[in-house]
Amino acid sequence: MAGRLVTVDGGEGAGKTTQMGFMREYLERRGYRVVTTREPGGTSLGEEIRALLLGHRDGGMTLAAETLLMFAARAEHLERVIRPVLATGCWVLCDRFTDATYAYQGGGRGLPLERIAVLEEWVQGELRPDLTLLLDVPVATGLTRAGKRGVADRFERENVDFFERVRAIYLERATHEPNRCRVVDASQSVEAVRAEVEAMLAEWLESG
Ligand code: T5A
Repeated sequence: MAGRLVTVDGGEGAGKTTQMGFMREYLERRGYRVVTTREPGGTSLGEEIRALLLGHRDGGMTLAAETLLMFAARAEHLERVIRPVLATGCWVLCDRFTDATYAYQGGGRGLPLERIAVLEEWVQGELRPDLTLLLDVPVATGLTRAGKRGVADRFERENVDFFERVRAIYLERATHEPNRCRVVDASQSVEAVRAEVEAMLAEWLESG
C-alpha cells in the first residue's frame, strides 16, 4: 500500500519544524515508517535552489522567477524523493508544500492564484497531500519567534501586511478544503500545540 503525504504549513515562526519532530515520533510509535523533508529543498538541486530563493541578491528576483524556482525545486523533490518514497509504503512528512506557494507568491506577492494552479497541475498531476496541518499563529507572534533565530532571510524581511496576506490565504484554503486541511492554534505553548496536533492525527488515522 502506498504511503501518505502529510504536509505542515503556516507562516513564519509557526513552529513547523518543532512540531514535525513530534509528529514523526508519534507516527513511528504507531508503526509507520516516516521520511521527513522540506520545501523548498529536499534534494541536492532543491537545496541549491532554496539557497538562491532565501538569499539576498543584488536586484532581488522577479516574481515569475521566484515562483518558477519554487516549482522547479518541487518537481525535483516529487520525482526524486516524494513519489519514490510513497511507492515504498513509507509516509512523507513535508515541511511546507504548494499551499506555501499560494500563500506567499499568491497572497503575499499578488500572483494570480489561477496561474499557480496551472503550475500545480503541470508539476504534480493529481498528487495532493493526504493531510495538511496548518499551524496558524498571529503574524506578530510568529515574527517574534522567527526573529530570535538571527539573520532574516529574503522572505522574513517582508513587512507585516505581506504576512497578513499570507495568513489570510492559508486560512482561506483551509476553509475551502476542510477534509485535507486542519487548522491548529499554534499560538499556544509548544506542549499544547503538540497535544492538539497529536489529537488531530489520532482522529484522522482512525477515520481512515
Ligand atoms: N516559501 C516556501 C515560499 O515563499 N513559497 C513556497 O512555495 C515555499 C515552499 C522558507 C521560506 O520559503 C517561503 C516561505 C518561507 O519564508 P521555511 O524555512 O520553512 O521556508 O520558513 P520558516 O517559516 O522561516 O521556517 P522555520 O523553520 O524557520 O520556522 P518554523 O519551522 O515554523 O518554526 P520553528 O519550529 O523553527 O520555531 C521557530 C522558533 O519558535 C520557537 C522555536 O523554539 C524556535 O525558536 N517555537 C515556539 N515558541 C513558543 N511557542 C511555541 N508553540 C513555539 N513553537 C516553536
